[in-house]
Amino acid sequence: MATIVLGAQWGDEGKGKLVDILCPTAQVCARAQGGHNAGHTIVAEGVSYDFHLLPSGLLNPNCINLIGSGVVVHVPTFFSELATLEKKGLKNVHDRLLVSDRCQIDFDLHTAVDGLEEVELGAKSIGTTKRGIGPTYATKAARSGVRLSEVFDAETFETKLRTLAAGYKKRYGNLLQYDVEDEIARFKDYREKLRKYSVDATPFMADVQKNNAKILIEGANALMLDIDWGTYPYVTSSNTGLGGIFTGLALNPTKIASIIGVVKAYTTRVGGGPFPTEDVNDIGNKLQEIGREWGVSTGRRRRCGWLDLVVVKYSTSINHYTALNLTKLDILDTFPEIKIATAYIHPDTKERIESFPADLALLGRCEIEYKTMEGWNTGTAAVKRFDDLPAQAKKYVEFIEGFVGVPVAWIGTGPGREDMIIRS
Ligand code: 2SA
Ligand code: GDP
Ligand code: MG
Repeated sequence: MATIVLGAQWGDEGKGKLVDILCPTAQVCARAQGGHNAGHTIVAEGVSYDFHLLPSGLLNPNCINLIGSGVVVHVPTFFSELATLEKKGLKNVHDRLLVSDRCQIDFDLHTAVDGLEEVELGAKSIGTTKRGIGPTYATKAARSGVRLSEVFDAETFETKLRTLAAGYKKRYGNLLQYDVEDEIARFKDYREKLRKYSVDATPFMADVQKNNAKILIEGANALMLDIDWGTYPYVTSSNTGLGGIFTGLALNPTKIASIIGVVKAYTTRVGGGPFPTEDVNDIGNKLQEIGREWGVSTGRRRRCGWLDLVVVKYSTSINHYTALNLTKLDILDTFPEIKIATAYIHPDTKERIESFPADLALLGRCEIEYKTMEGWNTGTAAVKRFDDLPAQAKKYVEFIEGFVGVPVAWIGTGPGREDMIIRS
């Protein structure tokens, strides 16, 4: 049976920590989409681990980790991240990690192009992580990308990469600072080193599901960054919602135990694009400082604002969460008053808009309706039971579950593994 963990907002909700908590009972931990643009920080037994491309299930010594077919793999990052985790003391990492041979390779070529595309967009830039994610999914869709299985056939590999590079050279000329022969040379070494991890993920997934293994699926990024459902074009280039889990892994839909939406108790966003509840003044700055809202992959300052339940409800209608994990409740401990966005009001008709609008121009003109709640002004960090939370904090949680219509089964009250209230 599979448990799926998905980001419900614009990312960095704290998915990694929940995955780490659920991992001890999982036999397989899998990623389905995205690449090394993802960033999770997990604090386990006082040690802080950063994950970007690799599944966080590597922290559990009994867990096999799969990078599924929908993930784009930057090979130098794959090896450097493994080496860093090993240095931090994780054991047998090389024997517990598999990569689907259908994964697309994210080349340094794609990274260079990502940077050029952002420059060309100027003031309208997406604010990507410049990890080559968009260009890799673009070449995948254009059917000119390179899959892991092709890396092992040196001749095909070299021809395809040279063709890809020549195409981009035509497009960008001397602006493209990239030497294809250098990258081909680097792959001579990677080719042999990669063999050990490469797997046909189809029989692998069939086997583990036949044996009813417990599978934990780690979503990367979040619904509002989904290429189809997010705030397009200010999105990443994969399906970060439930759909991407099925296209990225050969998952049996009848064997899903739960779909957990991870919701931060306020909202953050990295990069450009609309953010209706963003606060660029005192509230946003306070959330940013107390919440230590800096990007894990790029170190960028995250934009902050109040919780937006229009977003969480919209996200629920696409991902069909069976439970929510509300995270970082402790960050609100010192706010005398807390606001929650409950509706967007159409600027012309003054009516409430049914759902999250596709039209970004309209979105930008909407008024936001807020519910204001009293803060609790008490530390929640040491609280282990829901009943022991301050009354106003309980009300906050209960309002969220009532509004969204999904139970809040986990409540994060600190960064550590132990800082989680689990409701039965
Ligand atoms: P990309 O690089 O093409 O995927 O960027 C497109 C948009 O997606 C956003 N994006 C993210 N947003 C939040 N967190 C992400 N991961 C890192 C983290 C980000 C970091 O965990 O902190 O370190 O900066 C992530 N990855 C992609 C991105 O900001 C663009 O808006
Ligand atoms: P992810 O990308 O969704 O896994 O989230 P990130 O790891 O990028 O960002 C979440 C950050 O919040 C990390 O630094 C976590 O250690 C931290 N975190 C997670 N849950 C909590 C919580 O409940 N309280 C506090 N204070 N920090 C948390
Ligand atoms: Mg993150």
